[in-house]
Amino acid sequence: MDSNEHRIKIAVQKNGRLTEHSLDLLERCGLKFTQSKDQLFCYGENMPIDLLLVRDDDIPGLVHDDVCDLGIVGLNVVQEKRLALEHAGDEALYKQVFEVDFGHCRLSIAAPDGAEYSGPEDLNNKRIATSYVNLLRDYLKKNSVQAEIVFFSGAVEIAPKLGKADYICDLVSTGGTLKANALREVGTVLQSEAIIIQTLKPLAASKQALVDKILQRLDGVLQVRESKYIMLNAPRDALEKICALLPGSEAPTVVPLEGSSDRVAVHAVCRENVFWETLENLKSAGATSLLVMPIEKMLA
Ligand code: PRT
Ligand code: ZN
Repeated sequence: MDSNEHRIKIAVQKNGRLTEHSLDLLERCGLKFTQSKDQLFCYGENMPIDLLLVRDDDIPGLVHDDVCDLGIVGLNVVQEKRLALEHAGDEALYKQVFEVDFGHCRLSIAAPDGAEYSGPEDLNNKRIATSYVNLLRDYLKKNSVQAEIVFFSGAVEIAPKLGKADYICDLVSTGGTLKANALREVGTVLQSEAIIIQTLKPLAASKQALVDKILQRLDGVLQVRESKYIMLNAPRDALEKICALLPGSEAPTVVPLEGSSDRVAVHAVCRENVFWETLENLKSAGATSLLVMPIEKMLA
């Protein structure tokens, strides 16, 4: 059963912004790995799930070509590949299953400081440097703009200074790089974060069961990240008000308190962060002995 074709392969960025978060996420799902000498492969020790460590740009292609069953990669890379395949008359053979809440950034249009910009129409007949040719082409088309796309494989932000482009289209997170290059963000092409993609190819039943199991664990890990377990005591007649104040909780458990007919204990899973203001509001509504605890694991 443990031969190669029964093992799941997950494509993960080898060395970059997503690597540490991706490996951490998989470890939180209970997976343990041994890395190969060439560091391109991680063998799953406790489950038949292996990792392929590659450049992020290759991840959608590896899932599309069915070399890997799952991949963790930025939405920007996934959509760029999807549009490239469509442009070539092909169709992406993967689907997005989760957003994983790291790698947040946006693909933006930036203009040199001082250059006028009041909307996409100002891009008409201009040159725009980017590594994201397909996403930019799609954006220009949607905005009925005719512009020249100049491909840069890296260091896009220097294109205007080199006289190679009038504007750029690149990833931005803090905005520091744009600022350092006398550029300003003027429009957003795509909001992005890391996502999990899954092959569209039907899998053998044993493999599918394993993919379902790992996706369920991932879902659990992502859900508990913000979730808290909250315990408090409350007057029975303030229950409705108190339950309404609990952030993102469904059906709290209400337990009678020994020796008291008018007070109860309330236990609830809150799927959003619990801030001090929430606790103060609960206290004002009559809650006492408030306790907020992190949740380590959750299986729906
Ligand atoms: O070698 P490999 O091809 O795997 O790595 P890479 O160099 O292509 O990618 P990497 O590791 O830089 O980024 C991987 C993914 O992280 C991207 O595809 C995005 O989904 C996501 N991400 C999040 C970012 C950024 N934030 C980001 N700020 N990717 C790149 N940047 C770059 C951007 O290109 C620009 O040069 O950082 C600079 C801007 O950052 P700020 O903070 O100055 O705005
Ligand atoms: Zn890359």
